[in-house]
Amino acid sequence: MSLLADFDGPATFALDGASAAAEPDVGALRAVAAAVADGLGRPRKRLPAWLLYDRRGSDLFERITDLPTYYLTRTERALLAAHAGEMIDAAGPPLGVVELGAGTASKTGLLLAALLARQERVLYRPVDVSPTALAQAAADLAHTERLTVRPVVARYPDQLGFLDPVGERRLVLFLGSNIGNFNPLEARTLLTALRRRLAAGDALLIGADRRKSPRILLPAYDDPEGVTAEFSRNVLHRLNRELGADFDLDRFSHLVRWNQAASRIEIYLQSRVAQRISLPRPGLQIRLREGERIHIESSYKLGIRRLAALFTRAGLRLERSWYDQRRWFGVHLVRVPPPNGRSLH
Ligand code: AVI
Repeated sequence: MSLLADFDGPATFALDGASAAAEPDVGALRAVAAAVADGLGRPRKRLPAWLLYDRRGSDLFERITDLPTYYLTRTERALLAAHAGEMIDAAGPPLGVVELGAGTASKTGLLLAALLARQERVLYRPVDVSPTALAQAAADLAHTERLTVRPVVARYPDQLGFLDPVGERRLVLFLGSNIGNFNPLEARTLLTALRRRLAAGDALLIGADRRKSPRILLPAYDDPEGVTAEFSRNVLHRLNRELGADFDLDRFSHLVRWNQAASRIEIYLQSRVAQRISLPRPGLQIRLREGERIHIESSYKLGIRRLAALFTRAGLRLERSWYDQRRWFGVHLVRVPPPNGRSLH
């Protein structure tokens, strides 16, 4: 049966991989326990950023995107609103759309509307670690005529099966500067894995925040309202709930640093006191010194030179970039070239 079979009428919604409202299954809990045992067992403690996005974490992230100091989402949305048609034309319809780290897909409607103006039917696959965010995305798009929404709960690059061919050119969206949450090696590994799964002529639209003054960057990640601090500390709440850990959230501060040499924002949870934590599920006891940090996220700020080098190393061809007037944020169209540099046409 073709995936296009159910294209008539308003958007359809099928959640592959997990149910929208379900509690984490055994496999998911095992992945959390393994990641925590690995990260907190190291001399320089760390937790992977994907742990931040449980149901409450996803809600808090949505609140972050509305904060006056968090300019990223607003700037990218304005860019998409101004240039969605050009971006779609440059990608080259007809297109099937996959979105990595879609979250609630609040900006994607702008691109989908531009595509639906150029093509009869559209299949859209939002991919995210958060089933609740995906359920919201699907609900918001449910009344869009001629659109089929097939959300996928997956963590990439480990799980890329959702990129299987759909019978038309694929456009992979990687918006919101999600690429900035991967270190350069991880970003290259991910883009290379995507390129290998895609076909010559398929395209990616990548949104990336640019390097700028720490006077602007730091408040974006340490807002006066304290929402980002709550978002950070929520990861400990998740570990208490899912792994039976005994973190006292009041004993941790949200700490944000600008690392100039690495061109990244670094986010830590810093222990306010010397303390011991027990995590029964992976069977771990940890000690934290007063002032000791747990790294929970980095957000790289990439200029076009570093980005272009990243794309080249991943075997992708940068075709076009769009920037806002302040040049704070860029959206880049890159394409999978034909093998051996042959022409696409
Ligand atoms: C999802 N990602 C692009 C956000 C960022 O800006 O790096 C995550 C975030 N963490 C704290 N605030 C926003």
